[in-house]
Amino acid sequence: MSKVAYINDKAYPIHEGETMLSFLRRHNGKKSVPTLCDAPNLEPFGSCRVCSVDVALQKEGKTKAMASCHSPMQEGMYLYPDSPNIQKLRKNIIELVLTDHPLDCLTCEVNGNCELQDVAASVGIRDVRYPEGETHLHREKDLSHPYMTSDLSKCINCYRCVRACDEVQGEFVLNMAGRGFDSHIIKGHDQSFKESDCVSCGACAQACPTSAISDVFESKSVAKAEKTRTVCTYCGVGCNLEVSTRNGEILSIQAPYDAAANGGHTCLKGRYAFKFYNHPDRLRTPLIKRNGEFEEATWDEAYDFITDKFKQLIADHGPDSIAGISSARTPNEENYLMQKFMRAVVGTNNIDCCARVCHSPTALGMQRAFGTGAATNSIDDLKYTDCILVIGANPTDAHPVTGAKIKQKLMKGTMGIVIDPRKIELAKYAKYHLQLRPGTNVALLNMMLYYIINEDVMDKDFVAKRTEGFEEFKQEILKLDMDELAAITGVDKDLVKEASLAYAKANAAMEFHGLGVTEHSQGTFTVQLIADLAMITGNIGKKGAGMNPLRGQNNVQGAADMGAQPHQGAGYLDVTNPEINARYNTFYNANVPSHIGYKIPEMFDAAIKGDLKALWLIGEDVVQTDPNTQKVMKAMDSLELLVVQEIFMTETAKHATVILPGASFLEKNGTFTNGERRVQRVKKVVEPLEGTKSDGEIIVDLMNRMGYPQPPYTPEGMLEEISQIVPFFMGITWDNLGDNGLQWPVFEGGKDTPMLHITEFKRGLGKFTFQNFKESTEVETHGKDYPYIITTNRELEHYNCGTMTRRTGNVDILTEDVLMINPKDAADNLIEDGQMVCVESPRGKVDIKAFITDEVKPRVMSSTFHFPEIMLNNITSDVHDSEAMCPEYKVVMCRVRKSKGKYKQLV
Ligand SMILES: Nc1nc2c(c(=O)[nH]1)N[C@H]1C(S)=C(S)[C@@H](COP(=O)(O)OP(=O)(O)OC[C@H]3O[C@@H](n4cnc5c(=O)[nH]c(N)nc54)[C@H](O)[C@@H]3O)O[C@H]1N2
Ligand SMILES: Nc1nc2c(c(=O)[nH]1)N[C@H]1C(S)=C(S)[C@@H](COP(=O)(O)OP(=O)(O)OC[C@H]3O[C@@H](n4cnc5c(=O)[nH]c(N)nc54)[C@H](O)[C@@H]3O)O[C@H]1N2
Ligand SMILES: [Mo]
Repeated sequence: MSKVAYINDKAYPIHEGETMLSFLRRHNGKKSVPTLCDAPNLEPFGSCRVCSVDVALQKEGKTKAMASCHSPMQEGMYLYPDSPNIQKLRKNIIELVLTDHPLDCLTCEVNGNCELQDVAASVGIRDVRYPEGETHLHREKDLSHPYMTSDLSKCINCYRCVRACDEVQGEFVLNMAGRGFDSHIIKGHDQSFKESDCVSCGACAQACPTSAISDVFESKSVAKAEKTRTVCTYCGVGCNLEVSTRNGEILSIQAPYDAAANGGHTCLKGRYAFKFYNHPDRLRTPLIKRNGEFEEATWDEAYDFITDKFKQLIADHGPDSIAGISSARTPNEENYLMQKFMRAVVGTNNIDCCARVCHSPTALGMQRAFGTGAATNSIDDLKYTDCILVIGANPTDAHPVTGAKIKQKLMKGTMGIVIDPRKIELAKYAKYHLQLRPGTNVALLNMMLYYIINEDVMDKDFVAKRTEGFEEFKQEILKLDMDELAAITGVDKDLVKEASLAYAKANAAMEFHGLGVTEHSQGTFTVQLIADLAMITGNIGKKGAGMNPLRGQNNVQGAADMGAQPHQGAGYLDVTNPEINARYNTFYNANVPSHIGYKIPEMFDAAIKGDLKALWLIGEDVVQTDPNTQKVMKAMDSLELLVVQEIFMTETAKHATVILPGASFLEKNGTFTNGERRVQRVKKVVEPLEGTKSDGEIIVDLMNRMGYPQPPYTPEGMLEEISQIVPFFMGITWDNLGDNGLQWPVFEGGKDTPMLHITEFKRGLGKFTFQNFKESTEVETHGKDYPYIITTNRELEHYNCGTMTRRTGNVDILTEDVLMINPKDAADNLIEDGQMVCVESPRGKVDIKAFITDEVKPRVMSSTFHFPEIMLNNITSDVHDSEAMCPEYKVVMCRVRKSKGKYKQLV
């Protein structure tokens, strides 16, 4: 018999460890108990007492009013949630709150969407006594911030904003100052939002039950708005968004509390940076370049222009003279169609996507070690881990919702190890920060593996039962000289040893990595060594552990899953295998060749050489974001036809022959797959802007005009087709994805997979591989003349090429790329903070503002690549990962000097 307790003398089962509030709401409905200081994603607080209920320990026993939100249930209790005593108490509390609240509901921005108003109504308050004596109504509004505003005359001191800032984001910007009647919310050292350290995540605005802190956009009351649930377009966390619209206009975005990926939280990009969608700069008509100038064209003209040229090139030079780059910003269905166009319609495997310049080494390295190139566990596993290793990733800027979760864990004492050349935010909370020289991951990981073997702290059982290749691996590792490797990495060997033992001894250690691992000449090898580290300590196939690449773009996982890569088709099947090739050909009713196509860097080389004649590029700004800008521009200008399908006129689009105006994520249906393999529904929030079409519709149009019969685009229809060819999508339908999606592989009937490799690896046994450190040719060739290393990082406010975030209020918060430089290097070169400097590499130079900081060590500098005015990739190199061809963005040899340079203002 399950345990029971009583509500108004009727018995109901209780759950282990639940509060009275959750018990009451579970049985009597969500609205059955009013609350003010409580919120679904915050710890119970018990301050407002509006949630009080009468409680007796036995039938007809003496009752006592208790705050239900933080009181635990006990077996056999008797709860009376609406007794006359409680009704009076609640009414008194709310009346007191209201006497110090402006009575301006009718003109208040959140009228109709105010929790305080709802609670007052629910306890039967219609009119309130006018405030008497001293009030807080004189408090000034804070209008400093592009997205959030505060009007503390409306504050009811419920602490929800303070707690959201602490418990959800972990920023500790908001505080309660003063005592008693004088107590009031402050930001930072009593600053405005803009001046404070606020990261603009908006968790406080979402938490506020009045409009004491609110979104600026909310001013048009979202009460009668339509709500659509969709998925964010920015990073691979895959936050769910609830978008409010009225008359086809987006009013505001909130984070659904029940979202598996982000439970009530987003960063400022997801919540606020959406105004690009109807920005005047959006492309609204096809353009064809004639005599060096873009001219407006109809869709028919643009389609004819493209298909005539494609047909002519196929006839004259064969299908391999054409290539496609698909966009990881667009849904699975559109990526699937784009690779199908290249393979089935053109007849080439020349198809790639931004995974090439991002996590291609992750996919390859993990495939080699485990058989599957994707995250092994779910982000939710953070709840169960007791050691977090973050290597070459900076999630508080690049994956902020996951970053905040990791930060919360570290602040609460979970063991943290950060391996990064910069003092990233998480390094402040981690027990160990191994601040290595950029480009030396292999040396550092080999040190960790050495100490784990040498100190005999490995998981022998796991290694024996689940892996192969260990003995050879061990022999190689034990030959290494720790002093030599310590000198290479620049990290003290005892510190590495301590950190290694901490990782190995943890019950469950969870690994996260990013581009500091992949964007190197030894990127794939580094990934394989991380897999070695996870296997040697038995951290695979269990909760709170695993190897978890923080995938970059919102749908980069999906773009590769769907086959937007030249060596594997939809579902990662090997295109060179004759049986698989035949299967694709039968399925597509086509004649796809069985040789591997061009990877992105090979496309550029082939274009310059004259072998590649046409490129169709969807949503990727290669001129700004691929390395060695001058070379990329040369490649673009060598093509006979460059089709750019975009939402804005990017640096790349300027080189196009034809521009096709696509629709943004807010204007279309489909699915995105996040970094934990979660396939989630993207839903059309507004109609495509006049003159634009969704990317899927454009591809289907072009397929049909090339003579290939493809039915009109619907997400349901596309998913049905995909589920027939991609094995791990077999059980996915548009309907069974529901609100929180499913994690692939999804089996028939819809069962999904939150964790991979539980009892065996995809490839059977996990494979150990030894790799020795090799200095990058960039360092060897240019190190003498260019003594500094510049690496790249990302900033929270801006996203990659910045076309979208630079067209939102985010530019008011962060205006430019800067160069992080250590005080010593600055002094050596007579550089002062804020001065313009010239950074020169063997490829070119950039003028950029110096920001002097000890976030970087001497001889190491770092910057971002979000602003075309700077164009950082003018200096990055052609060196690539030896295996997956991911560019080595993170190790660029350079010189630095003061410059008179100003920004090149772009026209
Ligand atoms: N705000 C924001 N978020 C984004 C993006 C954005 O542009 N802006 N882009 C999205 C995309 S596409 C991606 S791929 C992800 C990327 O997210 P991350 O992988 O976090 O990317 P980065 O910040 O470029 O690099 C991560 C870290 O690698 C470190 N690093 C550099 N060299 C080395 C090295 O040799 N070894 C080690 N161990 N570390 C090194 C850098 O100092 C940096 O802190 O972010 C996504 N999210
Ligand atoms: N120096 C340096 N350079 C780097 C990196 C680095 O660490 N350092 N990181 C690299 C990495 S990891 C990546 S992923 C790349 C990212 O580089 P890009 O892929 O070029 O960057 P995004 O800004 O994501 O740009 C995608 C483009 O898609 C467009 N877009 C957005 N949504 C849609 C849509 O629905 N339809 C269409 N048609 N277009 C759309 C946007 O306007 C934008 O121009 O940058 C790389 N470049
Ligand atoms: Mo990326």
